[in-house]
Amino acid sequence: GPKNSPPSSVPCLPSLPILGSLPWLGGGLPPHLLFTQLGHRLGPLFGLYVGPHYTLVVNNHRHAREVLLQRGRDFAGRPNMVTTSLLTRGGKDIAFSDYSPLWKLHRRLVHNSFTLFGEGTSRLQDIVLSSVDSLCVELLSNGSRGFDPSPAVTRAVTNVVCTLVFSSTYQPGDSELQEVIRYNNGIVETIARGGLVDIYPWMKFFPNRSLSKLKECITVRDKLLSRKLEEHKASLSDGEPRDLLDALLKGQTGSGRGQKSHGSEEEVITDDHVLMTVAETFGAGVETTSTTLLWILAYLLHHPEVQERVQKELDEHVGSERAVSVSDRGQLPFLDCVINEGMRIRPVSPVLIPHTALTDSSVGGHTVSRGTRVLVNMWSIHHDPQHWDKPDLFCPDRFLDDHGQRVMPSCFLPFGAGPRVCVGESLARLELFLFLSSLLQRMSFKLPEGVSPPNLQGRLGVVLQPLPYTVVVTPRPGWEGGVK
Ligand code: HEM
Ligand code: PLO
Repeated sequence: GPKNSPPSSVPCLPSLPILGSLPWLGGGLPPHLLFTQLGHRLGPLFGLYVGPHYTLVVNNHRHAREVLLQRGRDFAGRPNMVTTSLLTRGGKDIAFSDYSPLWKLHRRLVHNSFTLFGEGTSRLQDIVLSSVDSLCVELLSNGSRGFDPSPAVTRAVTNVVCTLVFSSTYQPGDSELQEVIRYNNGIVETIARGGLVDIYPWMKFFPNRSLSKLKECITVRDKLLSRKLEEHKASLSDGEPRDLLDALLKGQTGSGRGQKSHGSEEEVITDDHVLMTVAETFGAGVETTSTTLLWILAYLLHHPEVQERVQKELDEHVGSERAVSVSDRGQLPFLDCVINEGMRIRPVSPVLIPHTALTDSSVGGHTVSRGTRVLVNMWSIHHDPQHWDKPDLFCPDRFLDDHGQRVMPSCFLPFGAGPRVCVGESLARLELFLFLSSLLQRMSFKLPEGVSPPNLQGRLGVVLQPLPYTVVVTPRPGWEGGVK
């Protein structure tokens, strides 16, 4: 509306006591599509009741930038949910913890530790490249058979995170690696799926299969990670940190562990915080990166001409005599565009993580009261026909300008923005670049004979995943064995 007009409230779906607006949400569409559809009817900003919780849905990129950036601090809270609270020992992590001074300190420590092992060093590159080598060997060992690339990709990404976090490298089939993958899958299947216990917390007092499975997986996770934590504490030295777990333990001391200068228990980064951070890095590091890679491969199967163009770029600027390295990134703009376009058209986190208003605030001139839950629908922003030409078309060129230079449209925010922006963004980008460039340098992905291209609709769990599909890989000249 016009500037200076008095703030008004936003349109809202009807609601009933206890059920809230649930009876009006109908037809089983996943939230990102449902909210996009409701947005066409109610306007880009509307409210609804998820059970008893008033929730504001943001479908438009200007409003999203207000929530995430301009008034990012007002909206930097997280709701308390039963499943994520179980997962994180009551919010001792980064992603699901509500805003607090300790959370800020913790987030900064984690960010600094990532930088230590990410962009700043060649360590991450070495870790990724050695994992890429085994992945290539494994993929090419399938010969001309069609197969599902997902298990191998997930294993390779898990291995990167294991090395990064606690210096463990696993051979294919290692039982500890299998255990990590198994409990992680169990958590993915049961966490924060809009399950009823997250709407009605009292339901946790009734027997619930999904909740017991979640608890079981958390127990397995805790046992494994506590062991790693104890081993690292016992062998921690004064020298350079060996891995992320070392860096966190050292940072914990630096942040005032054992000193308690402010006297309060709550201002200390405890072992629980370190454990929850490690667990979360694992979860976030594996699910997001492998899913993004699988989406991009699925789109390349639909668009062989895009795959060929990436390979041409690689042939021109890297060749086949050596492995790709981070320093090649500047020379491979089209590959970057393919990665961006993959994250635009299928954002792994289509409605981000729920935010809450920490104070009374406003969006688009409308008042929003403290405690309101806010869902930013990145899906609708990434598919807004007002900002994207043919938004449903996979077209990496939209990230290049007329001079062939890379551009970042302001309505492209796959990692979110502001105080709650993804802490793993640069790590993720580096991994995506090294994995995809190495894979396409060494092999081509094709559809098996007579098989139709992958379904691109996706399935929303804790992240938006492609449905399983099969590929055939053929080595490119000089890479018959997968490695040099
Ligand atoms: C948060 C996307 C990879 C760790 C987020 C959020 C998004 C996102 C959309 C939520 C932002 C919000 O709520 O406003 C992605 C994508 C990735 C990726 C697209 C890869 C393609 C990673 C990796 C890590 C990571 C590799 C860690 C190693 C986190 C953490 C948060 C987060 C800890 C919570 C931040 C907070 O609440 O303060 N990410 N992420 N992410 N991500 Fe990522
Ligand atoms: C994945 C399963 C793990 O066992 C636990 C875990 C931790 C962090 C979560 C991640 C899961 C899913 C993807 C999330 C990530 C934090 C940020 C990331 C939600 C549940 C995204 C894409 O927002």
